[in-house]
Amino acid sequence: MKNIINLISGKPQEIRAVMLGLDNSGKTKILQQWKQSEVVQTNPTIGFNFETIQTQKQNVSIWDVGGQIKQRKLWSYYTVGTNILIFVIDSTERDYNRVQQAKAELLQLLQSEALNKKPFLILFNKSDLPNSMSKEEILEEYQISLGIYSQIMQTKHKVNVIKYSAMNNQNIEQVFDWIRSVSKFQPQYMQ
Ligand SMILES: Nc1nc2c(ncn2[C@@H]2O[C@H](COP(=O)(O)OP(=O)(O)OP(=O)(O)O)[C@@H](O)[C@H]2O)c(=O)[nH]1
Ligand SMILES: [Mg+2]
Repeated sequence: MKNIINLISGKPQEIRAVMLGLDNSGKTKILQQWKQSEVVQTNPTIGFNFETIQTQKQNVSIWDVGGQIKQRKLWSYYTVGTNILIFVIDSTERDYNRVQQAKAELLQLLQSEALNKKPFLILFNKSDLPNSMSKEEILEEYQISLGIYSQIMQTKHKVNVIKYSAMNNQNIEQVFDWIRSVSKFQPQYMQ
């Protein structure tokens, strides 16, 4: 209701996003860049980082949760009540086991009750690096056009895939345009 009033009155909408993904995928770096905070060397996150990004029309609160194996067990606590899920993948990661882990975690999130019908943004980070996968490679490697996509269709998530770089903010406009587009006329996503 508050967000409908905000839409009418022109006040910024309040949006909650959770950013998940395997360790070392670049979540904390992305958050630092979005917040335009002093860029410091990141350390593996134990627990979470939290920032609010203020745009003209939206205040986006973002939880960046640690992605190490032990930390992943806690992800479900953060997904309750979120409006948007941002899943970060290291596009330079070609190790079979790591790719399988990322796919399995993503699928589990797509199937989770708390995230039912919530918009998903999949960011393929580190695209500034020469060994990063092309979009075609990514779609094939992660079977987004096949396995995951069929899951997506069944669970009716709104999903977008964007190649990204926390180093140079490549495609940052696309990211915030997408956040705006999924939340603008869908106050049912908001509480
Ligand atoms: N070249 C390049 N390096 C990046 C990019 N994003 C992150 N990194 C580097 O990747 C490493 C891991 O980044 P983090 O942001 O700490 O990764 P994380 O996903 O938060 O990891 P956890 O907290 O353990 O879950 C750091 O050395 C970053 O500087 C990127 O887009 N390009
Ligand atoms: Mg981190």
